[in-house]
Amino acid sequence: EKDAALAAASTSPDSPTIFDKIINKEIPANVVYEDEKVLAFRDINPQAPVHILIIPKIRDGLSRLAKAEERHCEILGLLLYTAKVIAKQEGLEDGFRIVINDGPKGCQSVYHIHVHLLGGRQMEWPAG
Ligand code: DGP
Repeated sequence: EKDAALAAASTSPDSPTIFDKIINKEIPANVVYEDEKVLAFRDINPQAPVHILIIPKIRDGLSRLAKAEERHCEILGLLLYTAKVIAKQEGLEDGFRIVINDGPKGCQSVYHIHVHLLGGRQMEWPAG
């Protein structure tokens, strides 16, 4: 019973995620950018030659985009702006793709909002 409760808690949108461990340097990550508010690191399961995740260091209720409130507008803008800065840093002059997966139907697996930056190959459309 206790295990079931623990399992349920670990899938609750508000419980800590693996990204907290990355932010707190409890597990390693290949960090490509860091400032006061934002952290960016290479995805462990890359879907393109460049695949970087850009996250806020403080989740502040933003487990997913669907939870966004007006107070989050600044950090949401900063995540996108940081994606552009990193795209330049990674040499993606010919273009790149930004993805935010939201919820079960959006294939979100980590409930700490993150922007995927994908590049280094020709992207297809529509996305799967
Ligand atoms: P999403 O499906 O949008 O929630 O994407 C979550 C991404 O996080 C997924 O592409 C794999 C990545 N990921 C999960 N765990 C880790 C980890 O421990 N380290 C790194 N670098 N990436 C991770």
